[in-house]
Amino acid sequence: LDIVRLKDYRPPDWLVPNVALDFDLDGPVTVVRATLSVVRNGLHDRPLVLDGSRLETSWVEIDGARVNATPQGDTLTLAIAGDRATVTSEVRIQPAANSRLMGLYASEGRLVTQCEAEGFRAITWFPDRPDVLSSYTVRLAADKARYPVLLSNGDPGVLEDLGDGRHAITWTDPWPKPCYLFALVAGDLVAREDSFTTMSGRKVRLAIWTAEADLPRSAHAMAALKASMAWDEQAYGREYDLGEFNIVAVADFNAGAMENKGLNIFNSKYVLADAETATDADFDAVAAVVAHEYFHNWTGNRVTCRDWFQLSLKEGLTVFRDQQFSADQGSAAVRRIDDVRGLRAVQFPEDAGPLAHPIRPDHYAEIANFYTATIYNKGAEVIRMLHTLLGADGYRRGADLYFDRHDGQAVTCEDWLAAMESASKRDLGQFRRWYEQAGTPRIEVHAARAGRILTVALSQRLAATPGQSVKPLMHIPFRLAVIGRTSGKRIGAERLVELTGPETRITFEGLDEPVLLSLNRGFSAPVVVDAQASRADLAFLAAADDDPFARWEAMQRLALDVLATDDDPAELVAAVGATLAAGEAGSLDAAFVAEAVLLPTEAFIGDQAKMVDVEAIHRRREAARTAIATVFEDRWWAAYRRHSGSGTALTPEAKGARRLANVALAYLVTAGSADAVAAAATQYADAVTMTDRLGALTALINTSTPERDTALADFHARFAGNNDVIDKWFTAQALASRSDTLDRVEALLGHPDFNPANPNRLRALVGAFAANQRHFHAASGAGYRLLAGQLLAVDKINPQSAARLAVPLGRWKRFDPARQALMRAELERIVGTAGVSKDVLEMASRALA
Ligand code: DPP
Ligand code: ZN
Repeated sequence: LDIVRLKDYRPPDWLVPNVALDFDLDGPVTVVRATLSVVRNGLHDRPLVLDGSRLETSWVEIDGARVNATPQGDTLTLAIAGDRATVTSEVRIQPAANSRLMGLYASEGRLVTQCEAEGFRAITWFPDRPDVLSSYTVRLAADKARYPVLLSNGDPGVLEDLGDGRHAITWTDPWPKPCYLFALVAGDLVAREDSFTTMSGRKVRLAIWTAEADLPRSAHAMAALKASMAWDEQAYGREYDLGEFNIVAVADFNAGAMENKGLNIFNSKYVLADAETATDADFDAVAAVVAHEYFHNWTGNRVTCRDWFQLSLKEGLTVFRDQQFSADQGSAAVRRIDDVRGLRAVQFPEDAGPLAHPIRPDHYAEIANFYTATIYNKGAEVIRMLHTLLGADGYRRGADLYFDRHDGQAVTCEDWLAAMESASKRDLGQFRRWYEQAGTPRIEVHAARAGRILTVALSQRLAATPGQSVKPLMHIPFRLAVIGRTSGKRIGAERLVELTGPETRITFEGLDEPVLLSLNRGFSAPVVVDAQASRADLAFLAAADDDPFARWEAMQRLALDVLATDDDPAELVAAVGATLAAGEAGSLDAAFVAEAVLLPTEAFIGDQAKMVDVEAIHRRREAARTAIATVFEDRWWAAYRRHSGSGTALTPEAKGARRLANVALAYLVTAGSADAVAAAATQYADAVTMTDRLGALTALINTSTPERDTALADFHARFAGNNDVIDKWFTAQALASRSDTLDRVEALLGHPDFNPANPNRLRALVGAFAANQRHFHAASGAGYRLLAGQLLAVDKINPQSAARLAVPLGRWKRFDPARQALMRAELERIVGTAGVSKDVLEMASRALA
């Protein structure tokens, strides 16, 4: 494997201020003609080196003269005499045969592009690196009937009729951009159109392009786009900068979406939503991804990355921005709990295993492998900590300065931090270690009471991660407070402590009653907290803490404590009862109650132990679930009756009601009465939302009832042809805890609707199955074999998609010796397979280390 290293970064030898691209899109072969104006960058005599991947080169000219240029592997080296030249080339590519979904490819007969990170080189010869910024002029010519809509970045010219049943259009993008932001779309699409008037009074034409049948399902995305545009003006002072903004939904897409300048291309899953086909979580995800991609227009596009080691500069920051936006749309507390749940489910395990890397990595073989939860979600937590340390005003001044200084540039994480420092006058020297060091810090908390004073000692520890054995201390903002053990009220103000040394002591004074600590409030830092607390104290905090995150966390800690043992879960059951009572009394809202009464996942319970005991965790969790279900059966019925039937509204109240009703229904079915199964079947049949229909199906999926089989068959028939919904059908079965799940998943791999070339479908079945701890980690190793077999098969089609499937096997160190051996054997089989892609080889060999 060739390794790219941050320390080897050198500015580009040649710049490309202007590019003209000419696409002839008909036929199985697309002809691409590129004209690059190139300018020598600095005093040197090095040649121009261009990147290209799988290009069939027809000819190359320098200043109009043919040159005898022979590509060497993936590069083309051109000697240029002067300091500037015009380089023209013609290549042929085959989008219909491109199953990697990078570069130009076909999806349902339409032509689309994906260029981040290194897909542009599969379209034409070019210095494919983000620090080469160019102005683009793009001419698209195609058959009118097959490709009635022709889109690219920037502003369109007039549509020319070429006479022979073909047409052409030229798009001009006035904003210089790196080639990873180039996009084109050609095909049969219709638009939902709208407009937005910016803060300086410019009217922007908005369009969301979909297949005709999907058009009604794009309304929510359009509303989210307009809300995002308004929010970025108000929260960051950032205005949109082109005459139009286009979003296109496509069915085959490696990632969630792509922020190409003025032409965002989306995985259809994050555009299309209506009550019939999308859950409340899907609606929220659509809004968050639309916002995310829109916000990239400033954080990523106007100010871009110097090199791919800086990926978190745009991704961590943009995730933080979309999280701020979502919180402002309502239910901030539940959003925060959801963010933390996601971070702990994916990023914490990544940071604790062989795939750990800092948010700014210093080497890679294949950059596509670094679009990770660490870069995105831990990256967002790091930006959030800056926001906490600098305060909202200091942070905003820093962001303003960053945009002032760097608009139009390709910059580094260091440039971002320097702007934050200048604007706030704060020293972020130690804080920079968050960019350099992998691993989740642990904060150990000890408290000692003397009279009316409580002294709290907080110490930090950071375990070794691959390649980093010595870890200097971090700068960690940590919010805490004390809660009266008698009054149940917070005493005094919340404190923000900056942990910078090995141990920090603070005192709470004037205390008249026993107190409990409320720690890492709002999840102020992405750390693990080690603090002693009795189950009784955790139950008390789960009822009394005034910080919603900390209150939810107290219940999680109580559950983890109980589920780590074979103890009677009575204390946990009682705490759930108290939360239900608070909901009934109206002192907690339904959305929060629904989050708080859910037990941690089997995977998260396993993450707490030195060694994951797959069977014991499943047995204990099921026992606790059954106890919670049966002890409160009447109250679950009451909650169900009170909250079900809340229609299709998307208000926080209606969403919270649907969530709690479905949590209650799942507990009722777990309790096992025939009435509950009947209620689930009725809810399934009468549902007016996908939230309720899928909630009923999920409640039934682990039962052995005719109602389950009927619902499952109906779901498939009812939504035949709707990819996003059929994905849910696969996922529901892959996540089931029923003992036949492994066989069922094997069978589904042969289902006519299973298509491993579609990344969503692959994730929906195989990716979801790997998250099913009990069955993926079957003692026989059959789950591991299934995953590795799919990975190797998909690698021949789409290496990026395949490489992601290696991640679950990278958790091997956490399991018993027998499972370790089975998991390693699959990783070794992968590494030893002739011809595996660079993507897969890097992931599997890192996972083995
Ligand atoms: N840059 C994209 C995003 O995160 C991923 N390809 O929005
Ligand atoms: Zn992004």
